[in-house]
Amino acid sequence: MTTQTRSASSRKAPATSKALQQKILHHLHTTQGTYPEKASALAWWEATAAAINEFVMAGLTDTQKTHSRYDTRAVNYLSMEFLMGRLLSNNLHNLHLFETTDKALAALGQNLTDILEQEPDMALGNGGLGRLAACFLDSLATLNYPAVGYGIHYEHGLFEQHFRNGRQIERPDDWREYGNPWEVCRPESVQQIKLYGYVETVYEDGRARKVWHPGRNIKAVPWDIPVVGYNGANVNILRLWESRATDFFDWDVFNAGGYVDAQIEQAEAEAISKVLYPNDETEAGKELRLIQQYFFSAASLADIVRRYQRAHGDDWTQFPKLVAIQLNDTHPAVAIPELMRILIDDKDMDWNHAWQLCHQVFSYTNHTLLPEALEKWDLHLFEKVLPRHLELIYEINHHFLTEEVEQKWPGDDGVKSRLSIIEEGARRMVRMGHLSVIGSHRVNGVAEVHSELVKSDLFPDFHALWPHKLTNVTNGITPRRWLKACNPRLAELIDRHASKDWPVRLDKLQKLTDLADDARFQNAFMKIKHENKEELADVIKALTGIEVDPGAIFDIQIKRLHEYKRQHLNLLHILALYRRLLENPDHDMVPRVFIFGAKAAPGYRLAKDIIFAINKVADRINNDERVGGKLKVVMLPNYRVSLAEKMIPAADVSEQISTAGKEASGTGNMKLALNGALTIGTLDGANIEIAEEAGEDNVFIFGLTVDEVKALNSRGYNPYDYYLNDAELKAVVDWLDTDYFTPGQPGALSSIKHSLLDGGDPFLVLADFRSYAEAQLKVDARYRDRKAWARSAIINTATMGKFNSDRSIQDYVDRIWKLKPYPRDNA
Ligand code: 6GP
Repeated sequence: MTTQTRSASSRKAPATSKALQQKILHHLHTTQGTYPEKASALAWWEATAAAINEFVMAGLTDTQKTHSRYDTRAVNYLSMEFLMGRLLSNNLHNLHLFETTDKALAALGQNLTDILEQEPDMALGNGGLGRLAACFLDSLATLNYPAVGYGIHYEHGLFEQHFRNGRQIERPDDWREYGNPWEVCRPESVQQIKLYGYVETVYEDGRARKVWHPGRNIKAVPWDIPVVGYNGANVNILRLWESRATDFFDWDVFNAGGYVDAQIEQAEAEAISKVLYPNDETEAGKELRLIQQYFFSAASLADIVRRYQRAHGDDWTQFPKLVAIQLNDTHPAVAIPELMRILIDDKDMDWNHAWQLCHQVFSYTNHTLLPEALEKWDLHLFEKVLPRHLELIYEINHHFLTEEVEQKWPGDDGVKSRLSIIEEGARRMVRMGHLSVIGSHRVNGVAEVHSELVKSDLFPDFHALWPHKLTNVTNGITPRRWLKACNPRLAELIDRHASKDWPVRLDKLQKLTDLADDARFQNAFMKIKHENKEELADVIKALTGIEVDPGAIFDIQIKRLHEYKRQHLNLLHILALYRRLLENPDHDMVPRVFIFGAKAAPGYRLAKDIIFAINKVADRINNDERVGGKLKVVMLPNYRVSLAEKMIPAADVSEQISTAGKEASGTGNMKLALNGALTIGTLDGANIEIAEEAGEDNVFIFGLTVDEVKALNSRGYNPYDYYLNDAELKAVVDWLDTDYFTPGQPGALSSIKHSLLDGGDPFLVLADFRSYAEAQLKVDARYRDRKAWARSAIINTATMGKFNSDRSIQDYVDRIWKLKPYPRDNA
């Protein structure tokens, strides 16, 4: 068996366009029950998906057979979020069927691009963490590693964002209202999940045994989404659990007259997988959220154990050899006591044996240092929902504190209370981060600087206790979706100038650096950028009515709205430019279009105020003749994966301006640089590694470093020091207090000013303002030198090889999962 991924060129499309045309027609008739003259665009999309699914399902079957024939070790990736986006275009690319399908549909009088637009995004995630999980699934399948993604089959993914008078309003996302052609329900693998109730100790043969009498039973129904590797390599499974009432409808209660009660039970059960919590990087702390976490962790573990026992019965020796479980942040951390519960209570294993297995199987990725995201559960809530698990956590904690901590630091109560899973205080809390570290054999951060901060600031005592446990795996992105599929023109140019297997060997783009000074290549590269900008200009016009000039610099900030990501720093700088133009209409600047995409958590007031402010400033500037077309501001509504795919290829400038130490890694930074955008950014997260790869000349670094941020904070940061000493900064901050941007409503934007001054400016926006504005001048100057700009853009594309998610996955495999690749038989 080869362990290599086949090279791109050795793969041919598995069907001709004629054959595909027949398949699509066949499905239009027999699956959709319609015919070409009558079919809607949606029906064409469904029929096309059904035709492609024939190849997908064949690959899935062969892959699953291969895995079971070789009894493969697999990683089980547990994540509350998978932000998959659209699947048709991705599957077509990965199967090398894109051109063939394009032709087949054209022959049927249809346009593939329009048909692709029919597909709703699978938005089962908030942002970085969920999109990373999706890129990882793509890479795992591409590299032929056995893997299963486990998550929740949310009925409603991340809300749809609309603007009303500039304010964000949320509408439910109905991604599967009319069904979804990719998913397969697997009733044969349904699981029963217990909740609430009490624990009884029973004595049998002189031994105490714990019996959990649940107060509720919920059914977990699995839906499988095939994940197609590039080159049609393996097809892995993303298994998403849907919650249902156990007795779907309680006829006894119903017949006894309890109509409402019977339905309430059903509604409560279904509520579990009803909706994705829309909070990015904030802990929700709500009972339903804990139940969601347990629900999908328990269903996944039951599934993992079932699959294992099918091959190995009660022989547990192979379990840690065949099973790796990755916890995507702490959200699935309850899987640790759940596995203990299964082994001890259900399988009758002794504590030490169970813990030994558990510990070998789990590993945990930390995705943020923000204190508000570090999950803690109120102990009483935890006990109410999961009484048996709390007991097990106490026991895990007891073993840990008395055996490991006491040995290393005898008699040190301070360190014990810092390391305890239970936080003492007015309200006792269960610390899920601690549980995850203690229960895992490896813990990783997601970029070099972040992993260092995990060691030094977040878990220093754990690091002292287990110096080899904490490690780094720098994030990555799949070049298939984020270059080949979303930027076909650039992909084609690269095909002609670099080795054709770049979609799997992204490091081979390095060859393009030789062409960075080649005038013809520069022109070709910049022409493509311009065409992509023209396309985005059309999208902007269609979505907002705003006309933008593709000749201007397209400066893009796309990511969730958060104070730490500092969209308001960008906004203050826009106000400064506007002010300069008003003061001097001849002010010399390259025309610039600032483009934002961002959703705010519905309960995050200031984030929503910042969106409102961007929209209001945009209204005013875009309609002000005096700026002479030099400045435009656009906030695109409903930012999501499929919109990112249109924005990223068109970016000249990538805004990565978080407060140093706050952005764990970032992955949008990688996507934008790969598509030839120049980063303006702080030395934070993966920006540092991007600058290392591209060279500091090809990025615009500004602002305080992690150490400077720490030093300033410990000296005592006073935002007034900056506000009062920088006239331009003061003027733009004060502008927010007027009604200039919100006529008749003075103070409508004041909350931002307030947070920056009296609120203490927790993310040091004012401290970094001047340095940011200066870096922006350098951006302007570089852009005027078209050759220099083209050179930097090309070098950015050429040097992003490191950020291939295949490399991240290989790092996980080498450092943590220890998997072997298994290309499928019959491939
Ligand atoms: C994010 C981090 O903020 C981002 O920097 C990183 O690139 C991404 O994870 C993937 O690692 N964190 C989250 O989205 C989150 O919810 C709990 O963390």
